[in-house]
Amino acid sequence: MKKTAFITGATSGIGEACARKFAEGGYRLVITGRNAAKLETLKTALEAEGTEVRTLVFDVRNAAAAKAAVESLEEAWATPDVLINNAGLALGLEKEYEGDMTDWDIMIDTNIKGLLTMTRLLVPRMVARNAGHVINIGSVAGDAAYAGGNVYCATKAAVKTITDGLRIDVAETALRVTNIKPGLVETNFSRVRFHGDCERADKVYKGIKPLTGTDIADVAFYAASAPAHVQIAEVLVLATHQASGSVMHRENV
Ligand code: NDP
Ligand code: 8X3
Repeated sequence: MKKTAFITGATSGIGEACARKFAEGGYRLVITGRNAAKLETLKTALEAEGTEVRTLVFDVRNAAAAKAAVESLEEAWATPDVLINNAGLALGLEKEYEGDMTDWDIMIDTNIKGLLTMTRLLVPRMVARNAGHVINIGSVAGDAAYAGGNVYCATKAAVKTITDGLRIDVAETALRVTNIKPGLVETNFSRVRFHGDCERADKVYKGIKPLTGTDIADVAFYAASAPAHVQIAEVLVLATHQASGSVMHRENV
């Protein structure tokens, strides 16, 4: 039987690229997100290339909906070989003392609590089978705060700690746990961060060649494909002209 990859936030960017990469690599997929139409379009495209796909439409902030969605899967699909906790976002780039408290709630509920919910729902099944790989999408933003990053950076620092904690808690099993920490990746991320202001979003990638979702999917696939005794614990992936969350070289800007 084919291996199953379960990917949250597969409607866009890194999650969608992971879906394509793992499909190409011979996995069957459970793809999840909030946008049913986008999930259906991706499913149709992947199925046309011979990949079996299940879609689950839910918001990772809604634990009851997440639980019902996981429970709706046929038994053969409910224990992933690879769980990619990718759904997440940044909102705003204001100073901490001027930030929007609703944006803070959304980031914390999605990036931290949503990831924990999916882990809590799916990892017990992986532990019972004594097989599986959890890949969390953290960020360079979790390594150190940058100007205006405050709460978003804190959520990604939490992803690092939560990932490390899980790795400790499954150390006696065959499970592997990976934190991938991308730098600048050109996706919908900045458009979402700036509440749809595309001009401001485009400036984030001006004068620097950013990473693509595919670059990150390649790293995830590499980690998942390593021999069973090799655990890629953490990977920081930066664009060549990016040195840290706040240091980058831009041409002609
Ligand atoms: P995108 O905005 O392109 O994709 C984000 C995905 O997450 C979308 O599928 C989105 O779905 C989904 N999502 C957001 N909120 C929820 C929610 N509440 N419930 C379910 N799905 C949700 O951004 P990226 O691909 O760049 O982001 C993916 C991950 O990578 C995030 O965790 C982000 O923090 C992280 N990351 C991104 C970097 C970058 O520079 N782009 C760098 C480092 C890390 P919907 O369409 O429904 O909103
Ligand atoms: C996304 C990368 O540097 O914009 O996590 O925060 S950054």
